[in-house]
Amino acid sequence: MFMVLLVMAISSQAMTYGDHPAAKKFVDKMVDEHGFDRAYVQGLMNNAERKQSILDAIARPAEKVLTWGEYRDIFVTDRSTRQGIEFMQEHSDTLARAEKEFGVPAEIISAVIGVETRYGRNKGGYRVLDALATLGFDYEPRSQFFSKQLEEYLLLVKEQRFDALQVKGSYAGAMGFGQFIPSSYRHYAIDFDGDGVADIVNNPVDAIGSVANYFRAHGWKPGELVTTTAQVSSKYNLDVANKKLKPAHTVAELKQHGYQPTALVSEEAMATAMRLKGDKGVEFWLGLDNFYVITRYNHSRLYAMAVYHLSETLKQKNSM
Ligand SMILES: [Ca+2]
Repeated sequence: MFMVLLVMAISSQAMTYGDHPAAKKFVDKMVDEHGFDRAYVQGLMNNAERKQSILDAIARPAEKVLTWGEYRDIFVTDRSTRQGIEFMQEHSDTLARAEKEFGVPAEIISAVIGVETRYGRNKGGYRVLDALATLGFDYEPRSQFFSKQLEEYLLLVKEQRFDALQVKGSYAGAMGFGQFIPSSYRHYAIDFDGDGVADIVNNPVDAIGSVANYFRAHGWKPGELVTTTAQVSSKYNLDVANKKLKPAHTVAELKQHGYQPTALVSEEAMATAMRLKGDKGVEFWLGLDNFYVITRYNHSRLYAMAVYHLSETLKQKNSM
């Protein structure tokens, strides 16, 4: 009986990283390479908890591959549209300022934040410290990536004067309205309300400016098309569809392959051809340079399609 109780008492205590060999190396690295105080970093490791739910989440077998129609039905809904219009109205001045300064349309910024976190409703409930320590030290397939993100995180909290124990995010350590991982946060987050802090976790103004800044830094071209539907000839070349996300053909070349854009677009524009399964059958699309920029946020053509379609719906409804 006593033994059982003892075992239960031990197992109910969270496992922390203070004595983990990889965490010890990490402490050395932060001290040697970045001049951090050893006691501070060791204290964080002593406090960082191993979360089995995070390991379960990342190791989960890949979800059934969604079709474009299914993906669209998840992200482009009446609710996401209604909440998006609310977001756009509430932050209309900030969105207009971001659009003017960075050239990224208000509806694109809003759609990204909508798809990422339902306009800030689902920013994630894990401590970023726990998430990145768990994956950096206990998830071998990507330990290098996540321990690097943990390093970036500690640099970030120092720069922004956050409490490393407090910041929350997704199970993979992505933070705030736009779900920036620490390296993206350090490179692309900006202080857009001028209070001296780039706070994309709690401050929607900073978050809006930061998403716009990210897009501009990745090559967003103001006023250019994102994507267009295409009509295909009976002998269209299927081999060029759904290849690399980065546009590899000119529109003129894709026309040769049997893809005729339905929107007016320059023959010299670069594009990538897509064949997607929609709710009403197969759809063909050409993704242009700005489509590729959206995939720099999340490397998925369905993600970029969802952002684009939500943005178009928001633009339409917001002007009504
Ligand atoms: Ca700020």
